Amino acid sequence: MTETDRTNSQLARLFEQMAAALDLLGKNAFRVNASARVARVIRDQADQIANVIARAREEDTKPLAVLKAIDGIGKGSAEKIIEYVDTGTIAEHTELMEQVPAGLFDVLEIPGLGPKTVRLMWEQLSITCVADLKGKLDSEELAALPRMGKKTIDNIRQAITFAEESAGRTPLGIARPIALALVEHLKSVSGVTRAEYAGSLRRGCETIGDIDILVACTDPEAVREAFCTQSRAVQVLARGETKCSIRIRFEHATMQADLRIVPQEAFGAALMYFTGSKDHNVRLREVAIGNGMRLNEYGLFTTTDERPQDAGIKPTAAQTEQDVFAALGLEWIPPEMREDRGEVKACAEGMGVPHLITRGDIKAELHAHTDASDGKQSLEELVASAQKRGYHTLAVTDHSVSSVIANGLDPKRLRRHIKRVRALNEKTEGITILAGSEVDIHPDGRLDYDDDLLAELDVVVASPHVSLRQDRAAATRRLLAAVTHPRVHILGHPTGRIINGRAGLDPDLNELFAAAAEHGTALEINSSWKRLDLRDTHVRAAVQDFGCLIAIDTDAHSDGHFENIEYGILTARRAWLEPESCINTWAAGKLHDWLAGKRESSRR
Ligand code: DGT
Ligand code: CA
Ligand code: CA
Ligand code: ZN
Repeated sequence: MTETDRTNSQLARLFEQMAAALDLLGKNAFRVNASARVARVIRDQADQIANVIARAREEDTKPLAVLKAIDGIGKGSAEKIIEYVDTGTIAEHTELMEQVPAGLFDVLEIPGLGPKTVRLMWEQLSITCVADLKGKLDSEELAALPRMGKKTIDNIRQAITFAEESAGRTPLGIARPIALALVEHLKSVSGVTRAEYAGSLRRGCETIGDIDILVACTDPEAVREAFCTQSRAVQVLARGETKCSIRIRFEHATMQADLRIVPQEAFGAALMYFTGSKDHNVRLREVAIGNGMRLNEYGLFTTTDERPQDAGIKPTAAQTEQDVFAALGLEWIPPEMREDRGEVKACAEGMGVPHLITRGDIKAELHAHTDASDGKQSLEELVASAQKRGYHTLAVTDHSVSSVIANGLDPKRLRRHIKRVRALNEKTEGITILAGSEVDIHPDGRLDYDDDLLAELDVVVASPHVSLRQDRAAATRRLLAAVTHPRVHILGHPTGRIINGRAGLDPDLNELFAAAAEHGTALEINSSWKRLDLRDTHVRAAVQDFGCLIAIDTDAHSDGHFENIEYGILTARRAWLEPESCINTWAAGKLHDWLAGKRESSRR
């Protein structure tokens, strides 16, 4: 891996930390805002700033002048950026970090806690980390702080519990690109014949505990060396003959990666074993025992003895997963299904493995934003992104008026936007561009536009964005109002949860799914890896128990976001979703009829 260490995202992170530290230290708002703004500007740059500076120097222009020309970057910030690119640190950042206890930044991350409150906690109650705060949740001194009502304290308590539950697990969207790069790196080592990632990552779980990689090779020492010295490694935890463990860094955190070197002739058995899940493996071993056989990471053996490989017995199947499943009398089960959720039984009873959805099945993007609201792309660029993926349909769904931070469209702007979309559709070949909206669902269930305006749209995605801590009854009423609304096609990110961030709404799903099925409203799998909402288990219940339709969309705000479809598909596969139940896989005619049909029926 050759990427520079000094990336825009690391640089932006330093400015974010400076902004937070200045805020916690009670410095003036102007400095706080300037640092926060620089962080945003850096994140929005298409080019790596380190490269921009290097190019400027090659061309004999002053990097300072080049940086200052970027909107939002002043002289002081430009100097700090150059300092970072040249030295890897910013002196002011280091000084600020010495003045603020590191644990306070974690306290600041708790939803609902702002810098003013955290500073008071620090100054008056000597709270310097989440553990301190947890210890004082029931204290009178905490309750005595300004604006610290019972409800706020309850929210803090919930947020701490939530953070503890997700501790140490990395979102799929961060771990997967790292693992893919690591596998590519290992494949380039001489003597490597196979390299694959296994574990929860191969199963497509929404968060990853650690990365598991299997390699078959002829030169183990070269592989161990390549693994332990690769550029992301910050610590070697173990370096054994067949197993190495390292800690790798990403952004501002680290995670563990395990390497196992396995024999080429048993690669399939090892891949099955280390893909798991543990509970799935237990079921498979029961099947083996039932057949008078033994299954382990070395293969499937026609004996029930423990560790038959130690007695020199050769396995009857081991080379590929297909061999092993077949010798067990089973069809190959896709990794995403290996969760002990009935897959082994379903397969053994001859019901057959479902025909799971694949990326090639996706033909339409029905939830995407342009720069009319908070997207990065112009309408034309968004269309090009959809065409590049070979889609037959794109729905342009910018935010509605209440989403003020997202620059939501008021009715007048929306009507103009619809006209522009229709006009572009007229002159664009090979793709149907639909005029849509992502309409906010108000806390009481009302939608953000009136029915007449909604009726002018080809696609209505209704999503909750605020008040995501409502009680269950209110959340159920709110979402039911949206799915039963005659002009709503898709319920967008239904719970509003953020992985490792917030729990989101907790509606009565049985009621919600029954209503969605009855009214023919599709439920979204939002493919953003921060959301994956609905989640796998919910989707499976919605489809299998209620016959709901599912939409898999990316909620794209940039071209790169279109690639998040991979995460939505992994989630769908974990839900055993087949293409028929997913509206994005339908042929253009069928999809357009369905969309239009909802509008017709709403006019009756
Ligand atoms: P994670 O890392 O927490 O996201 O989840 P996994 O599933 O990747 O778990 P991990 O990394 O502990 O182990 C990878 C796979 O290896 C696991 O899914 C099944 C297999 N495995 C590991 N240890 C055991 C074990 O003690 N018994 C069994 N049956 N399988 C194991
Ligand atoms: Ca793992
Ligand atoms: Ca592991
Ligand atoms: Zn959206």
